[in-house]
Parts: sequence; C-alpha cells; structure tokens
Amino acid sequence: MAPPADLREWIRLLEREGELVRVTAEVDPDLEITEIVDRTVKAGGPALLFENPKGSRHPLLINQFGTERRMALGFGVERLDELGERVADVLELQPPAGIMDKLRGLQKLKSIAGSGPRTVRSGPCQEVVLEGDDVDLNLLPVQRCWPGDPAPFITLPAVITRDPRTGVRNLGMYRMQVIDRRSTFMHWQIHKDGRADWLATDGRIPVAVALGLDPITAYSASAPLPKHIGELMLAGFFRGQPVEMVKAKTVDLEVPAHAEIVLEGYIERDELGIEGPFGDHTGFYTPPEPFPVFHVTAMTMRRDAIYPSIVVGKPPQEDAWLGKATERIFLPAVRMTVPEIVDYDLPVAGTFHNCVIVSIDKKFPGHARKVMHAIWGLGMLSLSKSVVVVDAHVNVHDYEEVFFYVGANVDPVRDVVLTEGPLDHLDHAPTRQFFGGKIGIDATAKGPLEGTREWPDEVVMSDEVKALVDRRWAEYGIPAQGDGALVQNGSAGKRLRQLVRR
Ligand SMILES: Cc1cc2nc3c(=O)[nH]c(=O)nc-3n(C[C@H](O)[C@H](O)[C@H](O)COP(=O)(O)O)c2cc1C
Ligand SMILES: [Mn+2]
Repeated sequence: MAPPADLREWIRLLEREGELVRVTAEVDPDLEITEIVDRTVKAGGPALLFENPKGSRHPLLINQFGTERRMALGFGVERLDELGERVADVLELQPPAGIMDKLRGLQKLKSIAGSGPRTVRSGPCQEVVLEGDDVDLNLLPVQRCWPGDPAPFITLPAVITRDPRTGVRNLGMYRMQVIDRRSTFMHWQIHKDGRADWLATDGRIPVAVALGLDPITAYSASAPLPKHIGELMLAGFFRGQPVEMVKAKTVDLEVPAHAEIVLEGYIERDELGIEGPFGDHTGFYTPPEPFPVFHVTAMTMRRDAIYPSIVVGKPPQEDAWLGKATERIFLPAVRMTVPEIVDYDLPVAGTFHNCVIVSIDKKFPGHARKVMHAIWGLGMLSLSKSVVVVDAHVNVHDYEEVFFYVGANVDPVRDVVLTEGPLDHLDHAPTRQFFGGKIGIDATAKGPLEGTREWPDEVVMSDEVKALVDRRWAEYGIPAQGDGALVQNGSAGKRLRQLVRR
C-alpha cells in the first residue's frame, strides 16, 4: 500500500484502521493533554485528534506514531524491518549479472533517482497567509508539556535551513519554545546540522518550519543523516514519490506544499536568549541554556489547519517508535561500514544514546573491542554511552537473553572497556556537559586465542531430540505451548521488552 501523501490522508487511514480517536471535549494544551497522552501511549492506545483544544480553533493531532503498528502503517509496510531491507537492497547494489538482474538493478536505481524533492507552483500550505503583525503563534494550540516548562513548546516541527556555503538543504526536528506572538527559541543542539548551518552565516539565516506533514516526511526530520545527504531525499525514497515543495512567501527557501502550517522567518547569528527548562526525552528537565531566537515573518496555513504535537518525557513515549524506525533504517548503513555487525538494538529505556546492544560475527581476538570503537566513531551512534557486544547467535532485542550473556561471559576486569568521548547534549550525568565516560562490555565467548582457558560449550538439546519431541508433542497431552515462557527460551524477555516499549 502506498504510504499516505499528506497529513489528512494519514488521518483518514488511521481512522479506517481503527487507530484514531477524535476527542470532542474541550481539553487544555496546558499540561492536560500531556497527562492524557502519557496514559494513552503507555497503554498502547490510539492516535488522538483533539478537536477542541482550549484557546484555539485548530485541532491537535498527537500519538500518531505511538505503536509499532502505526509506525509501520505510516511507512506503508507490515514490519519496520522491511525499511532496513529496502535500504540494504539499494546499498548492496552489485553490477548486474543477467538480464533479469539488470532490470531489477534499474528499478532500484530509479527508486533513488526519483527521490529528490520536486518544486511545484502552488500548494495548500499557503491557502491562508498571515504576514507581519498578523502573525500570531497564539492561534495554535501549542502544548506546555510538563509542570516545570516555562512556556509552550512546538514539539514536532520540521525545521528547514540551507548551508550558506553549499546551498545544501537540511531538515531537522528541534523543539521551539514560544517566546511571544512572533518569536520562538530554536533548540538545535551542538551536534546538529541546522545549528552548523546557522553558525556558518555571518548575518542572519532564513529558516522555515513545516508542521503537519505526511508521516514519512515528518519522520525524516528526525533521521540522523550525514550532513550532505538531504532528508527529503530519504523521505522521497520511502514515499515512492518526491516531496512537493513551493516557494515560501517571505524567505528564500522552499517549503513542503502539503504541510498544514508553515512558519517562515530568520535567525540572527548573534541573538541568543535563555531557553528552557524543558521536560525532555531523557526523563529529566534539561537546564536553561542559551539558544538562538527565531523571528517569524509569515505564518501560512491550510484552511482549518491541523496542528501536530508530540510529548517526550520518561520513556516509553511516542518518540520511541521514531527511534526504532531510525534503528531499522540505518542498520544497513552501519553494516556497510562495520560488516561484522549482525544486528543492533537501542533500548527505548536507554533513550537512544545511553545504550547500544550489538551482535557480531566474531572472528579474531579483540573483535568486540574493534566494534565498540567503530560504534564510538560512527555518526550519531558515536554519542552512545554504553556498548554491549554479544555473539552472532544472541538475539539483541531480547534483553533477558542479553543479560544472561553479560552475566555468564564477562570477567569484569578483562572484558570491560572504560574510555571517554563525546556525549549527548542532553546527558546530565557526566561531570562536564558534552564529554565524559563510556563503557564497553564484551559479552562474547572468549577462548585460548584471547588468552583465557578453554571456553565451555553452551547447553543445548540435539536437533534429533528436538525433532522427535516436535513430532510427538500431541501424544504427551501437555496443553499447547501457551505463552511459551517455559518452553521457548527468551520469550519472557520478549514480553518484558514489549512491556518496556509500551
Ligand atoms: C520528538 C523529537 C524531538 C527532538 N527535539 C530535538 C531538539 O530539541 N533539539 C535537537 O537538537 N534535536 C532534537 N531531536 C533529535 C533530532 O531531530 C535529530 O537528531 C535529527 O537527526 C536532527 O537533524 P539533523 O541531523 O539534520 O540536525 C528530536 C527528535 C525527536 C524525535
Ligand atoms: Mn541533516
């Protein structure tokens, strides 16, 4: 099924699939929506369209990404693993051997060649145009999410900039604290592309913010692509059709034609204010810090525009599934650089920068350490605070199984690597901001090559006996395998993981 082309098509799809509830009661975007959403997300509940947010004419959509099923639905796939398979297909493109191979190769090349955005002359995002004094961010039902937040924050934006040196466009998702009717802060962190674009100007940088996009384009703003690769191309690739862009009204940028709402404006190189605190996805308030001010020169909208929002806070929250999509989409690129990696998992409770579990096809002494250091050198994964390495046969998504090997295979003096490096902007634990300790745990099997004594065999039943029991199972009269906790190794861990994710 083709993924939804814009937010309205997405809402219709969610509704058809029984994945959306319309809330008609008047509800306050000041804290009340957060509490409702927090309960709904944690129960694996539906997307919510608040039709009467207090103080605004615009409905508020939230929890659109809140389950694995909805995330997959948004991408038009059955399972998130398919996303990685599609990327792998293109990345692993080999010179074709026969004619069929050639045709398949061409198909794949076309899927990338046609991915770039396309400029169109007009779009529904400009049905209503408010400029200058008419701009009023208070028209939108912007949420104040947590009691310690000093103001409402726009939480699900796609922030568009261009690198002033190269002209390369960037999309990033950076929260925006509302200052007044016509300005906000722009919370682009130290490692982010939008911030680099801003720091590369000597005067002011034009900025546009798109709100209310189709799910794939919205996701793409959160994707950790290398700076020279445009997020809209990734979006076009997964959408199967280019993102359509129109010229903005007051700045020299293009904006997604089908967005619900667009904020146009600029940021000065040297105008900073104190942003925050904000109850963030770390589960803690991020402290006040200087960030630049975004001045809004125009606010354009569809008629009856729908405002999208998301709540972050103590995990699990809705953003867990944006993170899981990233994990699956980027696995092939990670494996391209570090091919011995079989799979990896970034636990939701680790808020995506605290922990990476990685399984490897181990070939030589010290191999696990090579992979730890590779991860600490790889894109945004370099910010990972802990890396746990297990052997190829271990299921990295089964935390109980991983815990078993960490307990069983590790000599803490021999197998723990302590080092230092860059850390996530928001990590409050290190003594200094941005830089601090990292831990690697080698939970692979060791052996004489690594200077240890003979490594014992793992306890497993023979295939013959397993086949015999499979064949005879009905004869034993033991009730069906039920939830399988006692029968299938690891399923308890899987249930736990579902609980953690929910
Ligand atoms: C809901 C949500 C909120 C986010 N808020 C911020 C933020 O305020 N600041 C930031 O730098 N990154 C934030 N991120 C992460 C960035 O969107 C992500 O790192 C992305 O890759 C940035 O794009 P860039 O690599 O082009 O800079 C957020 C991600 C999500 C899913
Ligand atoms: Mn980028």
